[in-house]
Amino acid sequence: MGSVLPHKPLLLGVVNTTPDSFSDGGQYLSPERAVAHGLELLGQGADGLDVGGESTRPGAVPVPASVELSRVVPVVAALASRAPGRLLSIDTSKAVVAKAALDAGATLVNDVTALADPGMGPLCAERGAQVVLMHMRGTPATMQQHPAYTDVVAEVTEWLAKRVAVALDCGILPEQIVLDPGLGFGKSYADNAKLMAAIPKLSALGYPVLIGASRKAFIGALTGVKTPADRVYGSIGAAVAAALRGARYLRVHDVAATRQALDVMEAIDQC
Ligand code: HH2
Repeated sequence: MGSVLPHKPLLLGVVNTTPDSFSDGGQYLSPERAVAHGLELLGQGADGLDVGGESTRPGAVPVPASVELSRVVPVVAALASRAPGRLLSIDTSKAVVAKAALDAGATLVNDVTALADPGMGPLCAERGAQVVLMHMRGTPATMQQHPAYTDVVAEVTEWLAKRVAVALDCGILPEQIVLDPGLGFGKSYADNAKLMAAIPKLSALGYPVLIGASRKAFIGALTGVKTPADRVYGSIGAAVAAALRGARYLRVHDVAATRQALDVMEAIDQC
């Protein structure tokens, strides 16, 4: 039948150095544990890591830059020196944190606010860093209060196109840009499924698409699994569905399981 897989997606393993992340908060709060976890994920087949020091779960309260810096910078620096050449992403919406992480060896800025901090665009442009522009409706504190769209796919696509224009205006090059519909960030459960089905439409904007479906509440809603860490099988289903629709990056917590699923899918696709 030939290949149906548009691209071989890159797996980004999540390293949360937070006390309050929705599925693994508090597990990797000490830098040593976070670094060990990151190295373990790379050993399990992650292509890169996404290090975050501020939870963006629904209802999360922002943390000061000083706290975020003290959580992420030692972890990024240690991972950059112990896993040189690997894709290392910093999950932050603060330019000051992104700058310190880039100095410490990160190469990609994962900004869930898509350059809301006025310093972020110029920083990414100047440093030539890859940047993820993610769609969010509202803020983590408010985003799940009755999110409503007339046409979620059209509205998210249009919003991302506007943020691309802002990024290009800052001097960010097209090849630095990655787009993300922001599953769970101001979306109903049905909206998340529609956005995943619409990955080809998002990709038609001309930029690689990142999908972060791992362990999220909509997977719980579709499967009836209440505990986020138990949503591994549903998360694998989402990762495979996203890959088949052309996602270029998959941000996942359960690297070993997802790697196994993708390896089998990719092998079949080669026949
Ligand atoms: N989801 C989370 C965090 N960062 N970044 C992008 N680009 N896309 C996502 O879907 C995304 C993201 C939420 O997951 P997690 O980091 O595990 O939880 P928390 O925000 O509670 O730390």
